[in-house]
Amino acid sequence: MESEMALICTETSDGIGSITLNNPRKHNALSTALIEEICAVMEQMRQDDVRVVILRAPAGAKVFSAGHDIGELPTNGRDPLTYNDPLRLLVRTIEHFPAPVIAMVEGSVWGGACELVMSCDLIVAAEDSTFAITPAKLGVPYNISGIQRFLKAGGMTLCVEMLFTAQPSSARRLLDRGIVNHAVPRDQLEIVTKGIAGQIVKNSPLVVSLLKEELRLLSAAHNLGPETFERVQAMRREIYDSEDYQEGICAFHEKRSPQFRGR
Ligand code: YXS
Repeated sequence: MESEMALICTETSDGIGSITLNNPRKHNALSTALIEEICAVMEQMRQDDVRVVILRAPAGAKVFSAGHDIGELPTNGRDPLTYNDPLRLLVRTIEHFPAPVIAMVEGSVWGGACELVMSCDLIVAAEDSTFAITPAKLGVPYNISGIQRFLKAGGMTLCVEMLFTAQPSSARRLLDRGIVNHAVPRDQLEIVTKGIAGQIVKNSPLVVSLLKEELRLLSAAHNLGPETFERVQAMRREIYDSEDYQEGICAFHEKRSPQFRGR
């Protein structure tokens, strides 16, 4: 069964649900509207007892997703990445979905879209796809749970380099670090992904669902103490109240390189 919403396309067959990001005009930027469509269709797939979800871009996409919709980042002194930010809701929806979600990646992945992909249970990527985590480039004070997810997925060494440089890393490098499950030629991407999904669908959905929740609970990093959390939040507030934060967003809209002054 196929259906077309404004910004995504969905299909469900043989227990496998497929969600295709489909807003090419903005390179699948993770706008509130796009995220709301994904969450709505995942709720329907949950009710339909879908056993695996594949999250993808259209075949041949140059950009898997350009990350947060920069036009939706607040510039009035509000925290740009709060607990109720749409991307945070989507990441939690994926983590709590009662079946595996596989990210099938081709093209370039930017910013918050890297966190989206890394919140999925498996990642099958075209070997020529790239991943760039970009808060430093845009002057955005990334939030704690997002940094924790990057750390859990990639480890400190790779995270430090990806976060400090904001430069793209290859799927091959992420495969070597165990972040990506498979890096394959683009023309094998769908068959490899569907093959894994087919293997999972054959297994007990109750046990697979239990295993997913057990793995999530057991892998959850230790929680921060209240004082540490408040100190980091105070640090983040200084940044999203800073001129650099305004400069990062302004430079993007003006299609020029940002001139960060560290204030
Ligand atoms: O100017 P028009 O109206 O034609 O629209 C352009 C872009 O403005 C728009 N667009 C976006 N709009 C909102 N949010 C975005 N993230 C975004 N990215 C692109 O799409 C239209 C076509 O883009 P254009 O002309 O640049 O296409 P291109 O083929 O030359 O370049 C494709 C990209 C993806 C390399 C380029 O669009 C780009 O660098 N986009 C920004 C990628 C990025 O830095 N994303 C991080 C977003 S902020 C985020 O995720 C977190 C808050 S954080 O930074 O903390 O991780």
